[in-house]
Amino acid sequence: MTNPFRTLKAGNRMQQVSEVVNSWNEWDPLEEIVVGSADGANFEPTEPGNRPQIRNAPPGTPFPSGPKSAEAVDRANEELAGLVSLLESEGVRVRRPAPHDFSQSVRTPDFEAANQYCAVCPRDVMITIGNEIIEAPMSRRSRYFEFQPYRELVYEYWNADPRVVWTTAPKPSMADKMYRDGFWDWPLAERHERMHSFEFCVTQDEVVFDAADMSRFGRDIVVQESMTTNRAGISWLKRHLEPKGFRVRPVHFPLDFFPSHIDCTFVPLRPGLVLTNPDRPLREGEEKLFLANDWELVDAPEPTTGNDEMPEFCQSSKWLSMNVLSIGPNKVICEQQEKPLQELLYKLDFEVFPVPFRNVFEYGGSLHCATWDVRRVGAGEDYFP
Ligand code: ABU
Repeated sequence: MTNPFRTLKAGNRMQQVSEVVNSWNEWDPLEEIVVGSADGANFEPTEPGNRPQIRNAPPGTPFPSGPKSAEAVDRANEELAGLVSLLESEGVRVRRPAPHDFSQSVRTPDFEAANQYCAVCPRDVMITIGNEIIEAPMSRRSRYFEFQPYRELVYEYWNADPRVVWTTAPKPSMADKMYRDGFWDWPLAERHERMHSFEFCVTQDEVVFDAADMSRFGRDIVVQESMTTNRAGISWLKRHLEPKGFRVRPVHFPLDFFPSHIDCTFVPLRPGLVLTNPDRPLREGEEKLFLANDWELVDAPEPTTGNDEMPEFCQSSKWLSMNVLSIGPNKVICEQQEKPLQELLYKLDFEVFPVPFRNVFEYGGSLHCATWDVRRVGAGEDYFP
């Protein structure tokens, strides 16, 4: 097996090998990106990997099922279109997912799901690592086929340049035995106890990860162990990426009881600077790698919306506030109402682009979640030599 880092590296840098697919971190100048779409979105079904709840509703209130209303879809699409316009005005090429019928049920030999979800959050399923596109296996049944709206694009990139590598991670069975019975009903004391061994709704028997549990720092891929990424998933990433010269660094946030996706918790903004979540500190000791390499960990300010005021169907936390999208090492797109975060970013010498995005929240994400960057200018650097 060839090691591209051995053959390509110049000093500590992994060189760009494709002009079509090239993205090594979260902050290099952005050239091409996929922005999600709310077309055809459905409510997320209750399943072993997810128990959606209406915010502030009495216990037992059923969560809606089937397609989202036309109004909810239009409101989200309007804000997604605003993001598209902003990105295009900054010279970024924007691509969109193909239409997909999310109301279709899913049936495999191992499970059935009443419907699928949506294509609002490409970040959850797709990731670019250098010249490679990886489709994540995913952790929920209703998201099993969520790679499909991106397949035409992947084929286009793959056909355009033989140096583009395309990998689909092994699909887990998502059979009942893959999930931990009772997880959603654990009493608080048990949840505390299990949190410290990082046992969530998925077991450790099969490879499970969502792409959004990873954050790219050049040669280092930081990945959180969560409800949507298990240790087998992290092992698969290590065995897949480390022979190519990457280092996969597992991280943990023990105060997050329902961790899923790292981009509301630990958000690198430029070399040497990570926006951190004050409610979710790193497990003791895991900060050393960053501090020893002169990275600054800066806490995000309190979000402007409390957890209780988030949209009623939104399953994410108030920390969607810090789910920003970097379009360059000094340019950040931030949700319009998050003025305290914008002030912090100005103080840190960023150019800030505020956009309204609240109507996208009920689909589980904000600006980072709703995008998948395909190409940024730059090569893979070693930030932790
Ligand atoms: N999909 C990102 C949600 C993460 C959070 O609620 O904190």
